[in-house]
Amino acid sequence: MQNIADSQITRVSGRHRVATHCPYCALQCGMHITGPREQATITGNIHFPVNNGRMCIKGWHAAATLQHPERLLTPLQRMAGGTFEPISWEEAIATIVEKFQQVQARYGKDALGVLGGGSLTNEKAYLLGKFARVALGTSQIDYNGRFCMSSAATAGMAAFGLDRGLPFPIADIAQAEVVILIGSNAAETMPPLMQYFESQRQRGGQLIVVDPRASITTHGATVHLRLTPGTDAALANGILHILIREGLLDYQYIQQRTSDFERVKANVALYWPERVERITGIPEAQLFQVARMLGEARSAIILTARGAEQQRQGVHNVLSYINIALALGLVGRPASGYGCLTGQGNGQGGREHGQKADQLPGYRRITDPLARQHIAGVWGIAEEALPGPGRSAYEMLEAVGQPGGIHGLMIMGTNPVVSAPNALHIQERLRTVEFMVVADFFLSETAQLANIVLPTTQWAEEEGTITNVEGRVLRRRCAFTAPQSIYSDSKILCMLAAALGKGAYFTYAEPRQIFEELARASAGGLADYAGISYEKIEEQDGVFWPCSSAEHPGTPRLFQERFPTPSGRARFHAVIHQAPDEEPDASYPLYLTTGRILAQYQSGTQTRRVEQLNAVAPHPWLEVHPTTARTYGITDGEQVQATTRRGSALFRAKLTSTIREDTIFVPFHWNGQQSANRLTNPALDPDSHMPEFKVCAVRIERASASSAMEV
Ligand SMILES: Nc1nc2c(c(=O)[nH]1)N[C@H]1C(S)=C(S)[C@@H](COP(=O)(O)OP(=O)(O)OC[C@H]3O[C@@H](n4cnc5c(=O)[nH]c(N)nc54)[C@H](O)[C@@H]3O)O[C@H]1N2
Ligand SMILES: Nc1nc2c(c(=O)[nH]1)N[C@H]1C(S)=C(S)[C@@H](COP(=O)(O)OP(=O)(O)OC[C@H]3O[C@@H](n4cnc5c(=O)[nH]c(N)nc54)[C@H](O)[C@@H]3O)O[C@H]1N2
Ligand code: SF4
Ligand SMILES: [Mo]
Repeated sequence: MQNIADSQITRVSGRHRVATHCPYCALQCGMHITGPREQATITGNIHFPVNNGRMCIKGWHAAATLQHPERLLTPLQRMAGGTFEPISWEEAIATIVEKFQQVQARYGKDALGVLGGGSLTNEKAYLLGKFARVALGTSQIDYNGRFCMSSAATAGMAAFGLDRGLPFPIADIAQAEVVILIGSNAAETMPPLMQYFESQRQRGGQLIVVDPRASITTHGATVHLRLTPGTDAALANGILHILIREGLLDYQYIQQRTSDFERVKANVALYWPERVERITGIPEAQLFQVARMLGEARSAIILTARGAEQQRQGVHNVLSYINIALALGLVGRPASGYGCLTGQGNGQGGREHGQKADQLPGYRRITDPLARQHIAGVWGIAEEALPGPGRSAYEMLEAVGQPGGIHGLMIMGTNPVVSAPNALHIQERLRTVEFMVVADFFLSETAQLANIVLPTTQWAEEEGTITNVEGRVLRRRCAFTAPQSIYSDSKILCMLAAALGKGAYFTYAEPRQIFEELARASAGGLADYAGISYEKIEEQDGVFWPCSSAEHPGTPRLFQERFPTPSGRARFHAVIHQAPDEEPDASYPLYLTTGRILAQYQSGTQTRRVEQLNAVAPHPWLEVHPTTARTYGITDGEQVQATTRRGSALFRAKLTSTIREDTIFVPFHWNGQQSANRLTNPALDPDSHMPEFKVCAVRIERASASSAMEV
């Protein structure tokens, strides 16, 4: 009989077929990859209950990166002239260890920084956190989730005592009478998710979308609230104001399951409809319409994504929407609740197992003495040896080359030269670092600044687990052996640890052993994986955490009876709307907002290398309203220069009445002169440390002939 763990590896028409998951977004569509690797083909897995066989264009072409000619196959060293020369693994490891030790001897342990990412498997994210703290002894580790869903995570923790993006299975969306989708362009960022909105509509459900732009997501909406960028907290407060006025709240739920409502009630009294219309640009009548739709529904789901979260007041925005969910008694009820649509493949798991500056595995706080003792015990070190909290991602990048800052850097799974806000400044900082190592499978823009680049295996060449948008832990399977000359991230970390004299703490023969240790480390934590095993994931189509023992079935739905707060109640938070850090003025008269398009992924390292995706989206478009374009004499398709207080970039204009007249939009997947992040504002949310990617002030003009030619 076939081993359970291998039941998903079959032969079809003589070809080797492996069930696995997409390397890109948090939906983690189930797919089959059929070999041999030179002719790998991908098909949707119709049996996987999240995507039910559907995928998007990125998933269909995900095999292209495995065979790509630009793939890194040997460690590289940057030479004095800026060129890269291949070196052996022995040389690479020895150089890294020597330089790391030099940096720490000269500037102290915390002069070494580590940056991880939400595309790393749980095993790798866990190991990276342990590597930073045990092998390097630095407190300075953070990851790109800071730029992603950290505002929603902070808000979820504050309100519910726990942060799991969706506290219910995704299929619940189809059952809800009303869904409100806030700052999400799901039809481009998670296309197969739309099947749940489609069936929700077929059942007579209604969809409200809150976005300054009309997108393909808003096409199917019953109501589209085209708000002024950066005004979500005012909008949410205004909706709650009307719900109170119209007596549409669930007072029994408020009384039995929540605390601090009275303060919120007093606060939203100040957000009367006329005032909210002035701030948000949403007509009063629409505010009433939406409040009634939500308040009168028997079931409703409130979902936020990056539009509302990537702001200086991102945490407050989310809290103000959560207030509505609590006031209507939605959280923990059937086909109802609040959720955050997490973005990256392992954006959920990546935020649970210790690659975050203030966190230990199992979603434990690094400042909690009991958590420290537990983790030190699992790792076999003294609690005093465990560093404390470090800087958040943007703050770490800012501190590079500064006195008392970061002088050595190791990057695994992020490309901040493209994805960090105020990118020109970050690039400048990275040029001053004494020594930088980047592990990647391509020479990303960040890798191009590294002293040593380490080639690593890709998604289909290694085993591991990921935790999807629903908090469901899944298995990525190894479909092909990796090129012989490269190693996995985990193996690289173990080799480095050994060379640093810490090999005894890193003795794993395979990822499964790392997972078993992670499960033990997470035991008793909020994100408890103790009862999850590779076999159980196999048997149950994934396991929802928390899952505390082998007998525990996992927890698809959270908060049904109580909240994991000391009182067992969820907490309301009074939120005062604040203007964005930068508002349009005479010099920079428009709002700039940034985001994504269907055919490119993130910093583009992977998808800009896929021919079929580049054919669809070869360069960024700057979306501008025709009336606004006319004011500046800009015609469709011509080069436009966009300038903010941080820098300029060049884009082709796309005239479209889907956007507000006072706002322009550009996607951030490109680099150089097409980099949206040369423009963005790094103002940080004080609680989540999330940058304000979604709002800043910008000026546009027709590009001069000379600057246009440089594109
Ligand atoms: N194709 C593709 N899919 C992806 C990704 C990708 O790079 N490409 N990345 C993945 C990742 S990591 C993430 S985080 C998700 C992100 O997924 P989404 O959050 O859906 O994507 P974004 O395009 O960043 O932003 C969503 C919307 O927010 C709107 N918005 C801008 N300003 C505001 C505002 O002030 N308020 C409100 N309410 N809305 C506003 C924008 O107009 C945009 O349509 O996508 C995932 N999926
Ligand atoms: N203006 C603007 N900027 C944004 C955003 C926005 O909406 N607007 N969104 C932000 C958000 S939500 C996010 S999530 C970030 C994402 O931005 P990044 O963190 O830069 O995202 P990726 O392009 O996924 O970068 C991952 C890098 O690691 C490599 N990689 C992928 N998987 C692995 C792996 O398993 N191991 C190793 N070693 N390397 C790997 C890839 O090749 C790539 O070079 O961008 C943020 N930046
Ligand atoms: S929706 Fe996300 S997980 Fe599914 S195929 Fe597209 S990128 Fe991959
Ligand atoms: Mo993200």
